[in-house]
Amino acid sequence: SGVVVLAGGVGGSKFTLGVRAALATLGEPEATVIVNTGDDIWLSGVRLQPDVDSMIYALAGANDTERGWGRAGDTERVNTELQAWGTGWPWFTLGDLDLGTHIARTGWLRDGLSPTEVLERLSKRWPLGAKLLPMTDDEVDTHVLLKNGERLHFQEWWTRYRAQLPPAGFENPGIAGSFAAPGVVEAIEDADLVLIAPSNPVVSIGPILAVPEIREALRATGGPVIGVSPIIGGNVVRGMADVCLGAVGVRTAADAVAAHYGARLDGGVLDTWLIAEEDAELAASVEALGISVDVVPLWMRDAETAEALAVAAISAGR
Ligand code: GDP
Ligand code: FO1
Ligand code: CA
Repeated sequence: SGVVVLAGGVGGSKFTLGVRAALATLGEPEATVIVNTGDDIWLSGVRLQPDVDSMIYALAGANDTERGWGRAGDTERVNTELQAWGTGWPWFTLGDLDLGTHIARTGWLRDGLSPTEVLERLSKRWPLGAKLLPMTDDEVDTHVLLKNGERLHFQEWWTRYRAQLPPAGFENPGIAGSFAAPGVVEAIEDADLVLIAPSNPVVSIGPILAVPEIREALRATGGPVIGVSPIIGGNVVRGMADVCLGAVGVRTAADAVAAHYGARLDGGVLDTWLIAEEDAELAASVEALGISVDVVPLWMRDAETAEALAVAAISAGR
């Protein structure tokens, strides 16, 4: 029973805030959120988990909403020191408060805790109102393969080059042999509803679906799988999903992303796809894939619109 959400960072956490509010209104148990760990990276001796931390900070109300990552009101004193020592990346900022999270995480990892156990500890500080699980305990950091044959960590491609270096594809080394984190398969198989957040289909949802046990669990679950389009009117709301989609041969369009995920009755993962009113004319092409469609407002402008979107997604599955 219960609701499971698959999510990345910013789009994923905005949607999860809506789901948390919707379930509270309905008087239902809190959701289990399976978070992308493809963005993770070792830097200056600490383990960063950008999507996991975006989720924790957003659910705690401690996130920097303007910048889209890190803690609200953070400072950069330690970062300045790290730069002076010549460690880390000159274009990459580790906030002082954020570094507290990374040091705590890294310490627990060095004590022998698994990423799942570390996330359980990190989830205790604030009342998050959701159960967070990493997609896997294995390290499967996302790499970008460039058209010139070079390979970069996703974080360098995005934060240093702002997605300007043409990508030929994305890879998560080791992911085909990785395992779902403890509790993930059970949560999906027992779910009465699985929601795919409007996150980046390639570098946020892509890695989650590439963990073989997760894909199998999604194919096997008795609950419906409902996806929400991150593309509205042929555009991304923010970020570089358009560049990522182009690299894997998918148009930046709500129907193309649905086709990329595929229908469950046709080897894919979707039963239902939520598209924006702006994209209503694409409904027929999605339905032709064997995926049912709901046309709803997809803009999460504030807490109310995010909750309304979550209510629409939950209702689509019930
Ligand atoms: P990241 O990990 O921080 O890049 O965030 P996610 O992968 O979770 O989400 C990024 C995606 O969220 C982008 O492709 C955006 O188009 C999408 N997104 C952001 N805000 C909204 C919104 O209000 N509505 C919808 N439908 N999608 C959104
Ligand atoms: N994004 C940036 O554009 N510049 C940064 O210096 C930066 C630092 C950073 C530190 C910790 C963290 O968790 C995220 C950080 N991000 C930064 C965001 C991150 O690179 C990406 O936006 C996400 O990984 C995409 O999901
Ligand atoms: Ca991400």
